[in-house]
Amino acid sequence: MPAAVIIGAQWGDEGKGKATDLLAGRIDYVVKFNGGNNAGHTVVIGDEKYALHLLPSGILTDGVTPVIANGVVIDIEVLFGELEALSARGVDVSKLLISANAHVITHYHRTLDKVTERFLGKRQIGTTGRGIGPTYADKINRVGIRIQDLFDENILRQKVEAALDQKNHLLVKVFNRRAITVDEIVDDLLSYAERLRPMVADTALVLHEALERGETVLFEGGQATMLDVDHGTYPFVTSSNATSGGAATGAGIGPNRIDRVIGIVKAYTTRVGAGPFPTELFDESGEFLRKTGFEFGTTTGRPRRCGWYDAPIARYTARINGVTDFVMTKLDVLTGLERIPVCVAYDVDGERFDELPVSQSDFHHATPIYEEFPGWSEDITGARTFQDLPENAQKYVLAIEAMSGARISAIGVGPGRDAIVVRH
Ligand code: 2SA
Ligand code: GDP
Ligand code: MG
Repeated sequence: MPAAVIIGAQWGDEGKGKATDLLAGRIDYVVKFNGGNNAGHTVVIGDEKYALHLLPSGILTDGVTPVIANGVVIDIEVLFGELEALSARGVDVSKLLISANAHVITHYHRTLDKVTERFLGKRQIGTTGRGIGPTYADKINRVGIRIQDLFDENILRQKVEAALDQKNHLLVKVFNRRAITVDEIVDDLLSYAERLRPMVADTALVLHEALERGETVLFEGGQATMLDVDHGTYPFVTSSNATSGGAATGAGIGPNRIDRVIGIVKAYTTRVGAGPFPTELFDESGEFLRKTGFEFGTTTGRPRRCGWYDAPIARYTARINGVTDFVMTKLDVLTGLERIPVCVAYDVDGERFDELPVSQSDFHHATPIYEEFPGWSEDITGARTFQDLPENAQKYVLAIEAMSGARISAIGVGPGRDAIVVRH
């Protein structure tokens, strides 16, 4: 397995952090290729719980080189905060490499993210408020600040000037905020430059050389397919490519390097933020999933919206990403339910859709067509082989596998690092 990608197969928080951590023992490099500190990955090792945002989850494994690649947007204060917190808990963070081409989240990006959301009112996206969208917008508008700009004060000043030109107009005239000065931004960014310098590298070259040597690289996607800016439920998405193709552009490797695409799915579905979600539950079943699955945002603490498993979404994700294997997490959360509905298709104004409708408006009022499966009451957290699972749990997994477009290679049965059933 020279290069593999882990991606979220639903709307995020599927347990990608745990899956990365699990594979990291056999990996030389773990690479974050999209997003920023909007991500929240929880990894439980023994009694210790780690919440990672900007750093790749592989940083928790000895011997792994963690890489923040060009496709990531970096809030430098958050970066150092996270590094210090991990160091204080004894994690070796000295190997971290950061791309010189990654873009920087500044104070004005965070401000713009928050005021834009407030301005949108009822139409807001429900962003994490971390400045992600405005930073990617600047990248595409060619007025972004890159990590390498921090090492040339002249260039940095010119770029910040260009960026602030338009933004101050917007902040003052439209949003009624104070203007941000070039000096405050430049001084803040320069204050980190020397601490950053030893970590900055041509990460695309580093990864190329590693792959040429036959070393293994794991690309860790942030957010998820249904939040991808091209393939998700636009505009209720994040601003990056969270799908497997994003690993090639976001890290500067050829797509032919990737030979395994691992999609992480929950045994049910959750979503944070606004946007369509056909299987969402508003009754006590939703409350059961939220409570039992502890479905609250790792970054913002927001309660996650909860619903049943959606097979058309899994099939869509399998296609868009070229999923070779699914890892299904949180099967244990369903224990105790008498019957478990699974969405097999949608009804849109009387018409049956077996796959996702092309039109976003149709998807907004798609209602799920369910098939029900019998539940189980036995505790499954100690299961380590497929045969250890109760018959009905096995049937549930096999039925979902048949509908989801790729094999289910592993099944999460608890939050701990070892609480997993590996099938393939
Ligand atoms: P943004 O901030 O611009 O990326 O927000 C745009 C949409 O993307 C969603 N989004 C997420 N959804 C699930 N999990 C995310 N990370 C955190 C976590 C979320 C949290 O792991 O729990 O703590 O709230 C994440 N990041 C972005 C977001 O909800 C918007 O719908
Ligand atoms: P990520 O953003 O995809 O990395 O996922 P998060 O860390 O935001 O959310 C997933 C949550 O589920 C975390 O709290 C994990 O510890 C937890 N988790 C992962 N796998 C399992 C599992 O199989 N069972 C249970 N009960 N919890 C799990
Ligand atoms: Mg998360």
